Amino acid sequence: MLKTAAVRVAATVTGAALLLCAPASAREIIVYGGEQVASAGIKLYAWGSGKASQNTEKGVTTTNSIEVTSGGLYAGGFLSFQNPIEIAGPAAIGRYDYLEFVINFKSLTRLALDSYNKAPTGNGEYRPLPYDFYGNYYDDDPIMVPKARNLRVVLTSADGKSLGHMQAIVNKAGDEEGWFTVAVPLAALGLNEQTGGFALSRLGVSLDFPDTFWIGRIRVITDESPIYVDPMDEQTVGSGDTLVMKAEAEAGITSLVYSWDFNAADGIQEDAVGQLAEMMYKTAGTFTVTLTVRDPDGIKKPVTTKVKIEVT
Ligand SMILES: [Ca+2]
Repeated sequence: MLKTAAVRVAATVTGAALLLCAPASAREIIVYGGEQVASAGIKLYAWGSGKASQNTEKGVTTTNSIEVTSGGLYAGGFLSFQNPIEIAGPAAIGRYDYLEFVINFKSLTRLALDSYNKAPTGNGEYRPLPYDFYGNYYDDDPIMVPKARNLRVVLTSADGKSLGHMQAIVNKAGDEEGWFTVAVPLAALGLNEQTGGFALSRLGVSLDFPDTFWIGRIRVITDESPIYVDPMDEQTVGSGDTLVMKAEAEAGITSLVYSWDFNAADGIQEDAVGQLAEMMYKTAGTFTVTLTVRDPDGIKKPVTTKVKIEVT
């Protein structure tokens, strides 16, 4: 069985450069800048059966980070701010403001198919692909991604308001030292210029996978960079062969969702989700693959790209 990866156009900016050179920002509010927490007026404590503590060896711009052990969505750590931080002042907040976390995860895995990928057989049937090439996807430069797929954040304000969001973790490589950006749009938390500000006094963090992680930095930052998707190369495959395609897209610090349709002739559906998609055509012909890339919270404009697949 042929297993082939779509040829990629070299990205113009590397993931690491994007991660560390933040996009031009209209404003920046440091929530945690890599200080020793005591000197920053931050108290750490457990959320449920989780743990939170100061780490003094691992950091982004310093050697400090906040070490959190999460046992799932209801077990992690809390950061309590002695001086509440205004993160959503009505005069300054914008649609593209994010609460950005820079995180190192203990548990990584090779990028593989999302578990719910399915591929059409060409007879209108959909074949589930439960990781059938999990770990076999080869690449000169394998992409390591966190095993956790979502960061849960719960924010409490000085006047007792509570907001929460589950944020899809950026599904791409971190920098050389394993720091990943996870950016929660303030708009996804329900904060905008009409909501009248939010003085952050407590921040809870947990993951959807039991793991230990290190938070090197937390800030509010503006990121207006649009979604950019690399064009895909046309491919020729034999009928019954397995074709693996890989999407390459960037959108600053924003998490992305990849949606695939394998045959435009019967309309655009969601045949697969994920940066990698596997497909198989049982009949010869020309098929159009449509890739739509969007951010999970619908803040930025989605981008669609199409490519022809010749099946012989
Ligand atoms: Ca279709």
